[in-house]
Amino acid sequence: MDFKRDLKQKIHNINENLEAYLKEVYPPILNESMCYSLMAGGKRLRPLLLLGAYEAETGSASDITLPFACALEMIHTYSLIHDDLPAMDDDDFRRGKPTNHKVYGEALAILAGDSLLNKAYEIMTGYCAENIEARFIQAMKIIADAAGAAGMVGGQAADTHPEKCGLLSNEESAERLLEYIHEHKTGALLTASVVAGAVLGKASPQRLKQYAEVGKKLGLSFQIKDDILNVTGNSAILGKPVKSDDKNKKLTYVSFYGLKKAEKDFETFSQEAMTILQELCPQGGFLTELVKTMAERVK
Ligand code: GRG
Repeated sequence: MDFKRDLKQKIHNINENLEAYLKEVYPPILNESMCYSLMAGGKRLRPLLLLGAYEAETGSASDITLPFACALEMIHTYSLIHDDLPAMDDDDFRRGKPTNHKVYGEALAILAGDSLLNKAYEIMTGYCAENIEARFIQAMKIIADAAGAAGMVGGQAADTHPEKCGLLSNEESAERLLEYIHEHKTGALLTASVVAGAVLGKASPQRLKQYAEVGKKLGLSFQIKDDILNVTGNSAILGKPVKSDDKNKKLTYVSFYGLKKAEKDFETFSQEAMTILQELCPQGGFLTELVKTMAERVK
């Protein structure tokens, strides 16, 4: 397998489908604002994880994965647009470009996020309505649960209002809160990407549990790496400012545990994800290579 070529081809395919899904969006200014962020050069990790897990189960690629993969990217992009707003992280740069609200204003940025989120469900429900199979509805439910209050939105609310979570009374509670934020804000959608891909690929219940574990470890290591890069990264490579967590006085893995432990735990969680993945796919494959590159990422 030529991983780099396969990766390029998959990203190309995802991008083509994303563009096609937005073609009909009206009014034009809303369309422009949605496309601005959606096509700004994101790494497409969530769709790629879904495609990878599907292939790990079935041994080949299939177009049935694309509606779910694209929906994931739209949900992810909406979350970034809203996360960058002045009411949340108040960031000026994302994916190497001015943030959506800096270009289109806050009202349109909110609406672009809203319509990307909604579009994700229009795509998935539209596909399920035309192709009635339990696995499609299950994949959609996994994604919906991970995006909502029980997942990403809940994690974000805990991140923006840690003092309102009733958990911060002692050190152990702060640790639990940090874990909750990581698992929900970032981990839920990454886990859903892997598990939904495996569900589409008709994985057994036992294997689904293992995929969920891979997703969980991956989510934790991904967020820890994000916290590390926020301190040690290069803003030109990252495409967004560094040290913003410090500026916003964020409870992060690095601010709580220090850089040394964060780096050690990042290695541990990445290795644990790889170990389970090796059990699932002893022959390796796209998903294994993708997870390896995620561990090595510098942006
Ligand atoms: C606004 C409901 C709501 C949720 C926001 C995802 C999120 C929740 C906030 C983003 C904060 C953040 C930077 C978290 C770190 C992990 C993360 C999601 C990084 C960005 O994802 P990548 O690296 O980005 O996959 P690209 O741009 O490559 O898609």
